[in-house]
Amino acid sequence: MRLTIKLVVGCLFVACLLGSLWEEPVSAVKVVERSNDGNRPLRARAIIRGPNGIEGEVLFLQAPCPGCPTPAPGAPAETFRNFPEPTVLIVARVNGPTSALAPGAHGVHIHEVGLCEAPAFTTAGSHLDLGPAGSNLPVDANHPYHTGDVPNLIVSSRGRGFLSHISSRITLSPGPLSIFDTNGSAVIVHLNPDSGQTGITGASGGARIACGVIQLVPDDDDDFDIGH
Ligand SMILES: [Cu+2]
Repeated sequence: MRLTIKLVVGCLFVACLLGSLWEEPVSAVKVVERSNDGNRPLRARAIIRGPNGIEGEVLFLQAPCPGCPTPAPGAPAETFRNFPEPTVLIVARVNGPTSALAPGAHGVHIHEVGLCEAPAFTTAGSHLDLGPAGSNLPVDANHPYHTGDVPNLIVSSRGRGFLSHISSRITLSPGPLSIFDTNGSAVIVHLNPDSGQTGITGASGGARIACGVIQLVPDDDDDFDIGH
């Protein structure tokens, strides 16, 4: 009887040990995902859809920034002076049939309204360009200096598009540069490349071929994979 108990206890001990070893990588990942000092990284995602089989996602990860301002929108500008700027990593993976998403460069921007109505996606409005000196009408006049301007999506010969960029023009946290303003924001993928030129009609990419509303990702969402 005692031998049986010892065996059971011993097996439980070994099982717990193995279990804890097995669990270690999982908890280690969570420690990395959750930031230090209680400043948890803010994450956001736009699920991209287009009417001709274009699909993907754009992920946003705001670097932890202890001391960065988080006052409510509309707070006086003085509130934000002399603080370090948060930065946001933006990673886009958007794929599609090459008949719809041609290999090469495609303009991508954060647009000013979080509303994507196919097929034209005009409901997303112009390029996000937050005040007080915002200027997005006409859009070409202040391009490529809008708050929501980012580099092109580069699509491979197999229709697989990728974009990686770090922006200090936006925040996911509340404030005057937040993409989560009263009407939200969306990501638009364009038919043509964004040439980065100022004052030229259509230079930022022409027709809109896909769209995704940007939404904050809950802290317990483990499907957020920004890759490397
Ligand atoms: Cu655009």
